[in-house]
Amino acid sequence: MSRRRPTGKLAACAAVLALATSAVLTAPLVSATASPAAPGAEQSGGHGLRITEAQLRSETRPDEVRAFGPAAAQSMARDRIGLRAVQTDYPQTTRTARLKALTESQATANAGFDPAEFGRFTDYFSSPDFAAHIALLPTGKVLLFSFESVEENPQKEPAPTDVIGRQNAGRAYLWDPAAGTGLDAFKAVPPPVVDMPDGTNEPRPAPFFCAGHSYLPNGMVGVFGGNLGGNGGTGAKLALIFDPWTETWHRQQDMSVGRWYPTVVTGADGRQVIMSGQSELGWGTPTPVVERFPAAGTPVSYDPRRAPDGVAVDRWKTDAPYRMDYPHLFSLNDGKIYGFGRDADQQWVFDPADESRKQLPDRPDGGLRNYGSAVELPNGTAGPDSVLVLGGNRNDRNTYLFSGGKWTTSTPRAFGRTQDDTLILPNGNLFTVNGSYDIRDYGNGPYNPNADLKYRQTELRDADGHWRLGPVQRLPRGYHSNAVILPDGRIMVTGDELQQIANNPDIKSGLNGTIEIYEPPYLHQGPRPVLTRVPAGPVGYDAGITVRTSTPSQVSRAVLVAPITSTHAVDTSQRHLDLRITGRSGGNLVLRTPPSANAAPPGFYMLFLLDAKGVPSVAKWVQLAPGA
Ligand SMILES: [Cu+2]
Repeated sequence: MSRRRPTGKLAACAAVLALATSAVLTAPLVSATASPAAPGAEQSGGHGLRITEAQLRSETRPDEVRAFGPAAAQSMARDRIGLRAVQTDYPQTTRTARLKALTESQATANAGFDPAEFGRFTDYFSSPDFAAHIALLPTGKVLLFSFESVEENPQKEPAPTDVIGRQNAGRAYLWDPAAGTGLDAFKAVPPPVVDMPDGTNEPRPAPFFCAGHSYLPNGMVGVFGGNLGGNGGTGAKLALIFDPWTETWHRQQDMSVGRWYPTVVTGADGRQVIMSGQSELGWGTPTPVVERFPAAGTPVSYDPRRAPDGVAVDRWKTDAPYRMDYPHLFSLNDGKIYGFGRDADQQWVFDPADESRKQLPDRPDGGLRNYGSAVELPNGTAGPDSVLVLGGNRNDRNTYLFSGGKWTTSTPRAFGRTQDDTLILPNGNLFTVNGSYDIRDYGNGPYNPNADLKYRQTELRDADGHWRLGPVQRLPRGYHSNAVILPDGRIMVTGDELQQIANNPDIKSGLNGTIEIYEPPYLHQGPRPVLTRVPAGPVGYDAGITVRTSTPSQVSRAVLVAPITSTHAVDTSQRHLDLRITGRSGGNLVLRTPPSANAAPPGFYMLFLLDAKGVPSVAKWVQLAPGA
């Protein structure tokens, strides 16, 4: 059920409605959606609007406290204060001045960081897409997709979430890093034109934003769900596959239920498992139905030359009754799917072999996470058997480790943040980028682009598990932000349409996104090993493969890193494995591939060679496939 906010001003954003609803449902769980007046809450940004406790008290309405509970009522009060501060036009001069201020403060903040120790931000350039969704492709290009914006004022909801008909449309682009940072490095790859079952008979590029996605074993990207329109976000039944080799989309048979904010994970059997998402009935009706692509009995696609077309999903026997959407799903090295719900008590393990579900212990924070990231931790050559859950609560800086069937509280980051992205670097260290105070809130009220600039700070976790703050990105990027590791070891940071609109140097240019590039410390630590050749075709499991290097004395480690496809701080694909070096002769290295598909599900991986300090080569792609 959709429930509108009393102000009536915050139209459209499913996410804001989501928060309001969850606050009502879980008011006693003071956590991510909790009252900003809670002790220790971060009230002020240090930039722009500050909301004082006194202001909050006088704005909180007793009737709302009675109807919705104190947490939700205070959240509504906070919204009203924030909206009052930003109800103005948003001229180009403001965008230009804002970007200039962020550019200058970034330069000042980063002057003290030694690149060899902390890395550095380099390029910043315009992109034709918001990149609410992202996927690194095995061609080296990056797929960006989102929606056609319905707003140029960042103080209003930009997504066509509540639009029914033609304007509720998707869009997609490719960026080719090898072609540079200019306009000609991008190519439009619009999704198929579809006639959505919304009664309008207005065909338009598929509204596949806020869907879920993961890779097929042949390097293609499967995208499931999207927005039918209305009701604060209503699930579409769309199933689409992007073929990176021909750069074309392929429509599959619809799912049995609509899904808005689902999660998709690729299992050891090469099939995609689809869970959660708000159904075709609208916001507040998350589906418990678990679906699988392709359906059992339909062959899995290992061949990059053959894209599935019109293939059906089928339904698992068990359900996945997540109350909150976008759960974090991972296929660990026992071949099971671990599903970490945003609610502390919705942690489950699913067995694809018998389509069953078992309860796992509650996450120790006991609360509700407002997105935030999660990664499968590297585990040598064996493939991941543990997961680190981070962020998702601005008042909680802890990280939570799930390992051996148990939770422990792990090393904290510098401060709590939501909407963050955490990446596994080729050397096995972690890197957090992006983040905010709340959904479309950077510390100064919803839909106020004035940001607490601390959320721009990156954070790095060393091999010993300790975190330290790193350089700052140019834009604050929270909701709908993304980041991927490129095969050359650099990191691409993008997303968050609100900030991209708020800082656009020319809003009429048609380029309403931006991309930033970060170079991790390892790119500033001397010469890199060089990987010159890998096997051309697919390689099997637990097999010896020969690769070539022109710097054999510089190679001490070989690792596979799975490409990233992510959205809403959910990335089910990321994975890091060591490959044993079993032989050396001149420039030839013999590597042992992962022991099984449980350790590394079939698909395309980046192979990096590392030196003793952890400096990686430029990667080359290797396809793992059973029986190859
Ligand atoms: Cu979304």
